[in-house]
Amino acid sequence: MRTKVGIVGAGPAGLMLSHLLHLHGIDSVIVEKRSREYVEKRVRAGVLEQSTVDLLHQTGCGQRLAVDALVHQGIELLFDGHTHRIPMSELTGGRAITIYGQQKVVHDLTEARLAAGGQIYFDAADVAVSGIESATPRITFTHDGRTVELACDIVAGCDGFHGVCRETIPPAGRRIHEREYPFAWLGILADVAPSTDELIYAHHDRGFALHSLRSPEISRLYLQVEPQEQLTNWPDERIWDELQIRLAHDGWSLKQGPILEKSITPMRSFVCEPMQHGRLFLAGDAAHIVPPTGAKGLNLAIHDVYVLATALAAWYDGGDETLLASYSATCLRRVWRVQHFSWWMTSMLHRFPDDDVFAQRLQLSQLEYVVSSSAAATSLAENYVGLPWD
Ligand code: RFL
Ligand code: PHB
Repeated sequence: MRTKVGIVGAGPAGLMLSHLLHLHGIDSVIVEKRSREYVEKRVRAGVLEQSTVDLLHQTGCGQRLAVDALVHQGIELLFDGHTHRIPMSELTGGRAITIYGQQKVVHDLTEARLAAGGQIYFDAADVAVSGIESATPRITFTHDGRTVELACDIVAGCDGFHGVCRETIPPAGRRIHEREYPFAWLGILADVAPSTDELIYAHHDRGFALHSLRSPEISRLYLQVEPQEQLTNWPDERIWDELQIRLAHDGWSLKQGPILEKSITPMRSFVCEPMQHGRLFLAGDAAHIVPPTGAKGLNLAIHDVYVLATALAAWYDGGDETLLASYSATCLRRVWRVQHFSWWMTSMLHRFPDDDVFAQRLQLSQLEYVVSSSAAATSLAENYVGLPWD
């Protein structure tokens, strides 16, 4: 089999890349190791930046988004028992964030690809990439019991942090930059109306907590926990008790309901530089991970593939390699900005095991500054809603 662009992974990056290439008239095939059902049920991100939303609309994938999504113009920071609102839209010339679950983005993009005749191999086993230093890289995999070899001009590694593509770059061809944090997030999805109109990011002596949501009926909440924590230590009642303590503030109460899903996510910052080797281009979590405190991972993945699709269109359309050659550098500029913002939000809001009173006072001072200085609040707001794309 042959295609122009072979894409490994049907997450937001792989699906959006395939969709954008199709709009440029460029063939692609997606190879995904999980089932369609699994990919569409995986609970993850919920906050979309303005530019991500704009791209979904501009490329014809915004019908359900227009109906179901919730637009938020501010967030709340809770510390010392009081909430303080950051009026993001006011501070950023009207930009906002949109609450729309990642599963819905994945579902909408999958539908768009399949409706346009796009080819996605779900349940592909033994996926391997070879020949990335040649002009004919290949993706091989097993599907329905037969071995498939897909010859491509380009391979896009959109297979997430645990994928196989990044490892095909020879060690001398990549530099890894990494930070692990001494905590994880326990996240729940709960069948209860959110107790807040806007997201609440809470700094607390017992650790960070976040109240987010998915719809007017479904809440999404997170707790900072130990890095090696097991879900078995967290029966539903303990989760709600801890959320009640960390999110408590005057005149407010947290509504509880049945927990539909729970999971624990380790926190890390990770960058692979460069994001390209020969004919292999990495995009999204395959190339970089940010701690979720800034709500950026999915948005960064969408930015990467927008840059890649534009570069591939210029290349196929007349052989201009300039944009492809600068793909990695263009993406990494944004990646490092977002890395800094995500690290900064994480550092300001979490409890670190070796924190002394001095470190806690510094965090509180930073929080007070952010909510009282319009310069500092604007800096948070413009990064949170997403700096404009180049
Ligand atoms: P994905 O979504 O991991 O997709 C990769 C796909 O590749 C498949 N795959 C393979 N396929 C074939 N062969 C192999 N060998 C393969 N290995 C893997 C996988 O099955 C999968 O389908 O990566 P992508 O597309 O780069 O998208 C990145 C985002 O998923 C991620 O950055 C976000 O979820 C991060 N994130 C958030 N991002 C935001 O922008 N806003 C948020 O509010 C936000 N909240 C979050 C988050 C991530 C979280 N967790 C669970 C990590 C909250 C949480 C709790
Ligand atoms: C979410 O709704 O899942 C969410 C919101 C904000 C974050 C991370 C995750 O910073």
